[in-house]
Amino acid sequence: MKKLLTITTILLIVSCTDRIEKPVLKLWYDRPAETWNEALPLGNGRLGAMVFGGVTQDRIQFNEETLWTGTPNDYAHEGAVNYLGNIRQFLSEGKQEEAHDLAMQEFMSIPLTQKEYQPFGDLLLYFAEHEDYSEYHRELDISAAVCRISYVVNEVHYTREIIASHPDQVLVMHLSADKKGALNFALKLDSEHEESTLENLDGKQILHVSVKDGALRGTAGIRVETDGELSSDGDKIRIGGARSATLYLSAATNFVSYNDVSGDPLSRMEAYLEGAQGKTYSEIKKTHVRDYQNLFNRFSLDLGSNGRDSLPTNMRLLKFAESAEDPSLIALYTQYGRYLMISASRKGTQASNLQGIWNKDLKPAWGSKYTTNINAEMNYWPAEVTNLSECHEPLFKLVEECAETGVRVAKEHYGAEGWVLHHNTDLWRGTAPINHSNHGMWVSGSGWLSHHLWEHYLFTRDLEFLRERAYPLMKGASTFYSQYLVEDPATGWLISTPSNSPENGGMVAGPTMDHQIIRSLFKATIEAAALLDTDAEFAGLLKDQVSRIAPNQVGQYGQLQEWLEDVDDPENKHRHVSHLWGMHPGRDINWESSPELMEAARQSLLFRGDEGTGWSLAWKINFWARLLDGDHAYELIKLQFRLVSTENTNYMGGGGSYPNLFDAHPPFQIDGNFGAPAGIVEMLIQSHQSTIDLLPALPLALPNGKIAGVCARGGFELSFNWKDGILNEVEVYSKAGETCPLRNGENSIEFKTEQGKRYKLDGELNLH
Ligand code: FUC
Repeated sequence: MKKLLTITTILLIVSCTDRIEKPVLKLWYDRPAETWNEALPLGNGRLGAMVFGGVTQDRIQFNEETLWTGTPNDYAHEGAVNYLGNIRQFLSEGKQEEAHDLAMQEFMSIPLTQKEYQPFGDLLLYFAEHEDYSEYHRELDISAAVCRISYVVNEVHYTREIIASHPDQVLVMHLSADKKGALNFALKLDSEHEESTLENLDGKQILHVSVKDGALRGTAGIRVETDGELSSDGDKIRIGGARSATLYLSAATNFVSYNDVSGDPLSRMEAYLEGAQGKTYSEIKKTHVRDYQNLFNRFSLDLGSNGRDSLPTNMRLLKFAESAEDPSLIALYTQYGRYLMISASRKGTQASNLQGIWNKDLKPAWGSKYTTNINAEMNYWPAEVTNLSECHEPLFKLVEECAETGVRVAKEHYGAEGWVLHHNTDLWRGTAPINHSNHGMWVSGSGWLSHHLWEHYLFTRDLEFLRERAYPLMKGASTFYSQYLVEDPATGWLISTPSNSPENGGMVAGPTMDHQIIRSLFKATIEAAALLDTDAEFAGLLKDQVSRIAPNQVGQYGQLQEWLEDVDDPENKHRHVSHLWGMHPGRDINWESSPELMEAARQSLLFRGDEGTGWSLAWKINFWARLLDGDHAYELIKLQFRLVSTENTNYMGGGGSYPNLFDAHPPFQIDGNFGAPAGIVEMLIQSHQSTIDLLPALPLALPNGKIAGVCARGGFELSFNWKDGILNEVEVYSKAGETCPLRNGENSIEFKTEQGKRYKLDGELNLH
C-alpha cells in the first residue's frame, strides 16, 4: 500500500512538472507531407523553402523574393484627374453605378491589374529502395529554425537537416546515415517556368528561369559536398556510398530595385555559393542559429502545457476543436508567427507579401502581392510588440518606395501634392487604383502604412528614425489627404471621396474607415512636427482640418456606422470590419476617452459575427482583446485553429489553419499567422491608451503564464507572470527613460525610470 502511494505521488509530481514544463517549440509530424499545406517553411528573408520530407522522393520547393512577373511601371493613368470632379458629383447624387463606370473608363491604373510573385523551382531528391521505412519523424524546430527528417530503413538510421541561413544567404541540407556507405541518392533542380534550362556540371547544377510575362530572370545553383562518390546521371547528380552529404543551394535574380532590373543573376548567385564554400555544415548552422536566436530569444511565452505537445501538430489542431485546452499550442502559434516573421522579413529584404515568401503557384491567389486594405499591414502587427522591431524594416522600405511612385499618382489622379497608395502594391510599387473601381478606389493605403512608421517611433522612441525617415513620409501622406479631402455640402464635414469601405458596398463618399485613418495620421503628424520642432504652419493647417473631418457616428441599431449615412445592415456578415479601425489598430476609439464608441464598436462586431476568413478571424481576436473580452477573443482563437483541408477560396467563413499551421484564408494567406499572435499578445498587454495594461483581457482558459521580453509603447520591455488569473511579478526594462504608467485591474502605479535600468514590482504593482 505504502509503495502504491509512493508511486502515485511520483506520478502526481511528474504530471505537475509536466504542467509547468517549458512549451515545446516544435511543429512535428509522424508522416511525410502529402500536400503543400503540410510541408514546413524555412526562410532567410530572401530565400524561402517548403520542405516535404518525402522518403523515396523528397521535394524542397524554393523561392527567391524578387522573382515577379512584369516590368518597371508606375501604373499611373495620365489625366485621370480630369474626371475626379465628375466621379465625386455622381457619388454626391447617389449615382454609384455611373461613378463606377466612369472610373473604370478614365481613372483606374494602366494596366488595370498589378503583377504576381512567382515560385522559383524545386530541389528533388530520389532515394531508391527506401520504400520500406519505419520510425519516421519530421519536425520544424522554431527555437533554432531547423527542419529535421529522420527514419530507419534496413536498420540504418537516416537523417536530413535543412536550414535557411541569413548570414550565409544559402539553403543548406545535411544528409547522413549512421552506417558507412549507406547513403545513396540522386538529386536535381526543377522548375515549372516554361522558360527554364538546367546545366548539370560536376557536383553542381545551375537552373536558369525567366518569368513568362516580364523582365525578371533568376538563376539558382546547387553544390554538393560528400564523403561518397559524386557522378552525373542525365539531368541528375548521383551521390553514392556516402555516410553524409551537404547540399548548398542559392538563387538570385536581375532585380535591383522597383525601377532597375540590371542585375546579373548568375554572378550574384555564384557569389552566395562561393561565400558558403569551404564552410562545413556545422559552421554554417552555428552561425545561422546564433543569428536567428539573436532575434527569436528576445521574447518568450509560456502558458503551461497539458501534455498535448506529444501529439503531432495536425492532431493537436483536431483535438483543439474537441476541447480547447492546449495552452502550449497557443504559445507555439504565437512563436510560430515570430518564426515566420524572422524567416520572411529581414533588413534589406522585400516586405512579406500575401504568402510571405512561400508562394507555390505561377498564378497565385491575388497575385501573392501586397493588399494594403488590411493584409500587408497585418503582416507586421506583431513586429514591435513581440520584440522584432528590426523585422519591421522591409515594410518601411516599401513605404519609402511607394512614397516615390505615389507622387505621380497623387498628381495625375487627384491633382494633389504628397503621395498616395490605394489598396494594392507589388514589386514595382504600383500605387494607382487597380482591378475594379468598386473596391480599387480606396485612398487610405498610404495613411495606414504611415501608421506603422509612427507606431515604430512610439515603441522605440527613436527620434532619429522619426526625423530622418518617418516624418517626411507622414508629412507627404498628410499633404495628399489635406488637399484631397472635400467639404460635404450636407454636413459641412471634411470627407474622403471617392473611396470605399474596403470591399464592402462599392464606391462611396465618406467611408468611416478613411476618416479614422486620416484623422489618426494628421494627429500623429502634428505630434511629430511638435516633437521635431518643425513645420508649425503645416501642423496648424492639419489641426484645423482634424476638427472638421467627419466624426465617428452611432447609428440606429447602436452600431458604429460604417458609412456617412446610417445604412448599415445588421445582417451583413462581411469579412472586412473596416469601420472598427479606430479601435484597432487605431486607438482613437478606446475605453478611456470614448466608451460610448467602444459600445457601438462592440455592437457592430456582434452584428458581423465571429466567422470569417483567416485574417478576419485574426483581426477579431484583436478587436475583442481591445474590448477587454478575453473569453470572446478565445472563441476566435478556436476558429483560427480550425483544421482546414481545402484550398478553395472562401470569402465568408471557413478560415482556420492548415496542418503546417499556415493560416487558411482559404487558400493559404500568411496575414492570419501574424494577426492572431498580435491578438494573443494584445490579450496579455496593451499600451495604446495612457497606461500600460497588464492582463487586460485574460481569458479564463489561460489562468497561468509567463511572458518575457514583450514591448510596450514608451520604450519599455516587460516580463511578468500570473497564477490563477492573478498577476504575480513584473519586471520593466526602460529603453528610453520615460515615466512608466502600469495598471492591472484596480492596481496602478506611475514611476520615473532611467534609461537602461530594470525595475521589479510585485503582483500589486508595488516597486521593490
Ligand atoms: C482582400 C480581402 C480578401 C483577400 C485579398 C488578398 O481583397 O478582401 O479576402 O484577403 O485581400
